[in-house]
Amino acid sequence: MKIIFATQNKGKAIEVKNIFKNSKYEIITLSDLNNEIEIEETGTTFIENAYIKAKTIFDIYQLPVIADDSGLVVEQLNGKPGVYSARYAGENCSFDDNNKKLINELKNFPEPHLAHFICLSVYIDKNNFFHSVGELHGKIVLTPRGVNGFGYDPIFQPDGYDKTLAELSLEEKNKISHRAQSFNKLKHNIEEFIL
Ligand code: ITT
Repeated sequence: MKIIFATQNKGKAIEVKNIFKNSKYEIITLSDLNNEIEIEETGTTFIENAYIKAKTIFDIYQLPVIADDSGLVVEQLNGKPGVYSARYAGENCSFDDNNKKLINELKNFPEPHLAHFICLSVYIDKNNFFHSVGELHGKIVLTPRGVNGFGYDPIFQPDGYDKTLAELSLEEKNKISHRAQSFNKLKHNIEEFIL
């Protein structure tokens, strides 16, 4: 069974394809479909935005769709960047721009800079809607380390680790990440309820 993953984020696509790799589902991304649509994330919550992405793509293809909206919640910044994590340093900014902005904002606060990632994933088809949440807790480090992953991975060190997420392999990140937790639960629901 084919499921479209409504994302333009290549890092997310690699992680989620890996999570579904031994299942009976084939995950197809927008890039596999040569679809460069930029979906406007007009919601103010993770679930609204995840639903907007999934529904927009479902309306185009009429096939089962998964999507996620995710972000980084930093305690000393009262929860910022939160739902605005992708565009924290402005529209069309790079991951590096976001990391620099965050480091700059945190450098005057005392350590530890506690933070957590949230991933809200959704599945929709013509009869069903499921959603699931995953969280990963840790701290922000002010000197980036590692080249793997994407986004804030070089400056996020999970609790219990002395490496950043960008120093972990794909398999290691997928054992603990907010996205892996969220999509593993979603996959379980899909397997249980969808033929
Ligand atoms: P799509 O909407 O096309 O899926 P996006 O990157 O815009 O891609 P989001 O709106 O969900 O996705 O924004 C999530 C942002 O949060 C992402 O761009 C990163 O900056 C950050 N983020 C989320 N999960 C992350 C992870 O596992 N590692 C590092 N940064 C992450």
